[in-house]
Amino acid sequence: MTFINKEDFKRDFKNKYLQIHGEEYTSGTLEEKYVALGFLVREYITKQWIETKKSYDKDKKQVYYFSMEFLLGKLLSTSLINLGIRECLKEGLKELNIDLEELEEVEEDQGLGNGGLGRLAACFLDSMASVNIIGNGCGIRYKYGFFRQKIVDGYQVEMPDHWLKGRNVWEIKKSNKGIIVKFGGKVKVDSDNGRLIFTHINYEPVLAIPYDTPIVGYKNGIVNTLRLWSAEPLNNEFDYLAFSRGEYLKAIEYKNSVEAISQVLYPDDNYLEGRVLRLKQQYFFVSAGIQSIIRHFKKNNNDIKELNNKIAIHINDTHPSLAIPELMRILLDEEGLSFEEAFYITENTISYTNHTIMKEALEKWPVDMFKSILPRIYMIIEELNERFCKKLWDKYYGEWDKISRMAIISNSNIHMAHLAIVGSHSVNGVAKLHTEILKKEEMKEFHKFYNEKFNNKTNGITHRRWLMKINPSLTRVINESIGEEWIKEPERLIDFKDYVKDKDIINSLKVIKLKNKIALSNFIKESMNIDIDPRSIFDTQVKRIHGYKRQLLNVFNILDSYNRIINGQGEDIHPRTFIFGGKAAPGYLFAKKIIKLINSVAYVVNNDKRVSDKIKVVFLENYRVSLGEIIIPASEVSEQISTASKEASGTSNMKFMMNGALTIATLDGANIEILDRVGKENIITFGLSAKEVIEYYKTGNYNSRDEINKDNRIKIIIDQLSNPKFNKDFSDFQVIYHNLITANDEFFVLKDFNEYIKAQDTINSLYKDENRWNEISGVNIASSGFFSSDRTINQYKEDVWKV
Ligand code: 26W
Repeated sequence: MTFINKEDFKRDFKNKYLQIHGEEYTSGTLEEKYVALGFLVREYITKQWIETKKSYDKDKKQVYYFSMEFLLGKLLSTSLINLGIRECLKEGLKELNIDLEELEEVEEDQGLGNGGLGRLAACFLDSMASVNIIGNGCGIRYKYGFFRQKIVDGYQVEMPDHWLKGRNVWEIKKSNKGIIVKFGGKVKVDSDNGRLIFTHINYEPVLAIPYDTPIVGYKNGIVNTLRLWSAEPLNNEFDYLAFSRGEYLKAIEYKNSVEAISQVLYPDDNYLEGRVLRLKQQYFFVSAGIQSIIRHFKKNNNDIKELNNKIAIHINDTHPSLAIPELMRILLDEEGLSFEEAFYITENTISYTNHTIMKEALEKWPVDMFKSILPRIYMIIEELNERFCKKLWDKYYGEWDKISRMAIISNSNIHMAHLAIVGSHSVNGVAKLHTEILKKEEMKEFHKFYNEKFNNKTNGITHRRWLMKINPSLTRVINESIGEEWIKEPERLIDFKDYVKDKDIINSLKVIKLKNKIALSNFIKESMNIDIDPRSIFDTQVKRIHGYKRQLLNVFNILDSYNRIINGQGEDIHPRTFIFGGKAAPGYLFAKKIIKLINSVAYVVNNDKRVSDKIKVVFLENYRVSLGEIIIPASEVSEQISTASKEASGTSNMKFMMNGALTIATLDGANIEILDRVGKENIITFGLSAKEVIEYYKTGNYNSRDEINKDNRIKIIIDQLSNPKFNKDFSDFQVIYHNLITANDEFFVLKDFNEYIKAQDTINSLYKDENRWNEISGVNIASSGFFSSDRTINQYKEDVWKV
């Protein structure tokens, strides 16, 4: 069914190379070959892209996924897989003496996201295209993505991620589709026959230029669009006048302030720094996106009141929540609708996902700052707030405190989550537990008021990247046993469960894992010059470094193992390699110290002959999508050990499971649903429940000192934090010490320590029976189909977007 054969491809490739580089391909560098191949593949894609656009049924609803982050990683190999031509091209290139995998390596990661939320958006794009939804992404084309992390002397150092320095073969700049976004200025109010007319004057115009990237569906001919906006100065009289009046500096200032908007991704995860520039970024892409949707809509429709039947706009957390007042603004000021009409359409067009209950992450903007940057948008939010408060007043007459807790504007701040709930018809959490916590705790008053808006959509990951691409050998074994139907219907992976007791399958799983472990060992040897034993247990925690994710608990287990081995009590400890990766927000001191601590422990452990045949610790720098793709298929233990209630879902847990790792987990986020699917014999859980954690926060009944006094192992480890062997600079880990003791261990590391160690011991004993271990591994793989983002997207499609 494919549209290209090997011979045609070879001809196309040679021509493309010649056309771009003006030379024969034989003399070129890998980069040059990659660029030629990339442009050629994009050309193949473009044919289907145009077809997809032509085939858009005017009556069919379209989805727009608005997100501040899209963490795509590399696109070449997944696009080839989805086009169904990877094998053909691989062979063709081989005949030209080119290794496709080497070219795939050359591509820069597109790292326009921080972590889970951004990667989820990328998986969703892949799934929307693959399940035949016309679903487009809308975001910002940051010139600099998430910073590159270097580890120097054990510390994290941030470097700019200049991902566009080479050529981005995927994007197409659409210069003729620019849109003006207005900042600052004043709103002039006139009355026309009793109707108020709002005119935005003296504003600073910013030109938003779209760059489109094709998103290829899996073997279905569909190509959707990710549209990212770049901010440019508008070269109109404004600018020209500034020059001609000799106001040279003003003109340059204008240019700089505009370009700053899409300059850099904020490296914050679960922590809001209320910067003006971030607010500008949010309005910038939301306004450009909504304006372009309306422009497009009006080409095919003449009744704006049909908007919510033809368009669904989804907002990925509150970061794009200004979509609500921006859509209102257009409907009111440009389309002339009444407030009621505009609100009805807006509420029924927009849906919202919440991704975190961390208080520090809840977005709020000071009214004064907001008003001066977005004066008209502020007026609309004020009106929304007033009307909403009136409704509250009707229902909760006299309950002032409740009303002010729920208001959109209170204490001189605009609360974006409240705006998002009021202005959308659907509010969802990202795993069962998370949604329950939203309904019963965090958003309980809103849930009472708007019961029908709340729903759950458990996250997912695309199995095309996170299994087929990164683990081709495992994919082959699955295909050989259950056929290929599971690729289009991932929940059918469960059929693989019938095979997990089969000796040959168990053996294949062993062989594949070992092969992947050897590949990772080689990578570690090359990049860090550390020797690790591929026969040891590969135990991995890769994710953002954050207090609540408790990398510290993992380190405490390592130190405890170290102490046991040194005291001659380590016979039961199976050789293990502890692998870490992840970035800390540049301003998050505690998280940075955790990185330093991991590296200090690694240094001590890896250089101590007494333990060297038992444990190794590796911190891999610059964790990113493409590094995850090497680490995950090689891992056997997946560390999902967040303080219960804090991790909304987690998605790396799903990736590890799909590649056959065993999960050691707290009962948090999607871990609970993994447990539901694999059964308690096939996952190892421990620790406080979410209920217990929440109860402790309410009662204040926890005292971390009690835990230290109760348990000598903890005492010893805490002393080691200030031991010069681990800590050349005495003050280095004071922040950690302070967090555990003075700040009363807010993430219950010490409370869960004992159970965690026991859980780790269970792993040691389980691993002794290789067959049993691999059978469990097989059950995990077979049960992972539910966590395909195809399932998640189909649920959004049915329940939320109604496509
Ligand atoms: C305003 C600063 C800021 C930046 C990013 C606040 C919050 C965020 C994100 C919502 C953080 C995030 O990525 N959350 C993660 O979302 C994933 C996808 O739903 C979940 O799997 C993770 O559990 C959640 O931490």
